[in-house]
Amino acid sequence: RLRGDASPAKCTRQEQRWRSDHGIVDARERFLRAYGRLRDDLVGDDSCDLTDEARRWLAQMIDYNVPGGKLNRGLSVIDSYLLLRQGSEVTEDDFFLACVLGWCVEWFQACALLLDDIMDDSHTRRDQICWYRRPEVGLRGINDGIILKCHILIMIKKYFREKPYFLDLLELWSEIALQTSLGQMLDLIGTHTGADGLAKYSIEGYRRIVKYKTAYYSFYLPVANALLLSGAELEDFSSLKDILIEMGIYFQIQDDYLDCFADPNTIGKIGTDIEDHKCSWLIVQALGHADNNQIEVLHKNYGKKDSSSVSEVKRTYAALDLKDVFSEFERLCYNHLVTSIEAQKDRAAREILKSFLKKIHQRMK
Ligand code: GPP
Ligand code: MG
Ligand code: MG
Ligand code: MG
Repeated sequence: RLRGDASPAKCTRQEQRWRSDHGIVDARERFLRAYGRLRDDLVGDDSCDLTDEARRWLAQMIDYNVPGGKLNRGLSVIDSYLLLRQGSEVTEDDFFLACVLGWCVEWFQACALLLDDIMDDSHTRRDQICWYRRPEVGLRGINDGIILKCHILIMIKKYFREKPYFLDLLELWSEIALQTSLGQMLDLIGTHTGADGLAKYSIEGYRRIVKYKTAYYSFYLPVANALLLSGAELEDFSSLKDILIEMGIYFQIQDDYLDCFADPNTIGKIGTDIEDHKCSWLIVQALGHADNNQIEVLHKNYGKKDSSSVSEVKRTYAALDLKDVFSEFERLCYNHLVTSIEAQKDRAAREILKSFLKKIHQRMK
């Protein structure tokens, strides 16, 4: 089944709240409409002499991978932009440009997930089988991921070449792309099950991995795009950036928690962190709380594909009350973030951060 063929997805409760907060009743629909236009332009681009079959592949690949998620990152560009522009009129053209950058973030996310699923040996994503697991795709999916990444630059050049902040946009995107790939590299290096195995995992190492692999592109990137679009200088918002990165780390900790404890039908993907020997927040906590016997069980079973090893690890997590450890962490982290947000001098910065926090606090998916 093809997903995301520009049919408006149903609004979540959070999204409806967001809409009424800002009085932009059709922002999500307008964002989805922009998708159809951007996709058609990329598929129809005649700078390359493609066959009809190739264009069909391209259209299907984009539809399968780009629009089927929660769209939080993409909509955050618009959300943040509207907050930054409060008090001044946002034209139809301004709004469309915010949609383009929002979709660039979603394109980036699609590329990252497509490739991440290959590297993590995952099975499902966004309620459907992973793209690379489709029989007609396989490792050809690597090239599709590269194409999605190239599309971002094409869109930015097409719509922003003449803008005074064009170079800043290019610098931002190349910096974040590198940080994300380096984060992914740190994540993957951790999964080498050498002699030191789990012993190398620490909370400092954990924070380094997730700051790079997730926080920059998921939290800072959408806001930085909105800042540039509204004519701001990124250097003037360094404390906003710091809090967004902190929120991104919290978001990945939730992702790690959900990987183990959520129903795959709710999160749309089957967790693989235990099998993959990932430096997950849960294993770092488990190692910190376990006694010698439990440490031995974890060392013996972590990173093994068979379901009985995975069950042993999950049993140990349960014995260590990791669900409660997580709830307590979430409570403290939330309070800490609220305090940091309140200390922000700039009102738009406070509103942007609050809107992000509202979207992720105690999320179930
Ligand atoms: C999330 O890790 C991080 C990414 C998806 C970034 C990948 C970056 C690349 C350059 C490929 P995760 O594996 O925990 O995500 P998920 O649980 O969604 O698979
Ligand atoms: Mg991964
Ligand atoms: Mg993954
Ligand atoms: Mg995960």
